Amino acid sequence: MAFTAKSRAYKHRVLLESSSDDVDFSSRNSSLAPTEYLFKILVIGELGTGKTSIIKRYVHKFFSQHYRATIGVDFALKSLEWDSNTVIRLQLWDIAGQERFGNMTRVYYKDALGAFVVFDVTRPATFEAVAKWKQDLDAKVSLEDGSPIPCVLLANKCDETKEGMVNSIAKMDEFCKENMFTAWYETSAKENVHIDDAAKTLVTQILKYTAQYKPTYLKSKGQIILNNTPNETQKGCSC
Ligand SMILES: Nc1nc2c(ncn2[C@@H]2O[C@H](COP(=O)(O)OP(=O)(O)OP(=O)(O)O)[C@@H](O)[C@H]2O)c(=O)[nH]1
Ligand SMILES: [Mg+2]
Repeated sequence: MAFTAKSRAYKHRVLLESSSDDVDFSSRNSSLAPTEYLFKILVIGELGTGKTSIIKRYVHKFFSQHYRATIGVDFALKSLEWDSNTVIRLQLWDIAGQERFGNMTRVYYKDALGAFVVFDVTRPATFEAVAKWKQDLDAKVSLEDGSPIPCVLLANKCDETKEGMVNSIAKMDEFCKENMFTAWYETSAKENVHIDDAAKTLVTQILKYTAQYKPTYLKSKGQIILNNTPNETQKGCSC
């Protein structure tokens, strides 16, 4: 069946099976206060691809046409009530596109557990730079076992006319496999398309990895807050 222009414009692909059913966090400490996780997430990609706009849409539910280039790095915090026993705080590192040529990325990438690489579907040159961003990322940060941190590719500005390889799902899938992306999504910060979905996929993938690691590893990286003390109401006897 042929895609309609609209459904094709807003398609998305998830490469790895990443259902949250795979990891049951709800049983971890059911009688205790929620476990809180703090995950450092990088948002990288060429200048003007929409990194800041995606974060603003995701965190502040806001979009502006106005372009003001990020200098160095900006931060935002997003809290997610993942389930009744799990709160996840995402510390989003909005890294300026011009940093690809800077030497601060090693410092910015340190201890990240996940990343988004963003390109602009209207400018194929920004897609051509994606592999370089990803290779730079993988060279500078990895998980305990040496594997790449979970990373989702965002084909942003899908509300506009797309140019180049992003028009071929098969080629994009192949590109993502070759470059070890967890998934790719067409997104629009302007029209709020697939940003929540992409974040859910990334967090699910990170949770799968964190479930494998000893809490000491994560604690040493400042990535996890184990909030295992009972609630006030659960402490002691009220009689
Ligand atoms: N049509 C459309 N425009 C967008 C979208 N996302 C961002 N823009 C516009 O693209 C321009 C650049 O967006 P930014 O979010 O500042 O880009 P950036 O990647 O943070 O840029 P640097 O900070 O320089 O690296 C702005 O004018 C935005 O309004 C989108 O989804 N659709
Ligand atoms: Mg920016």
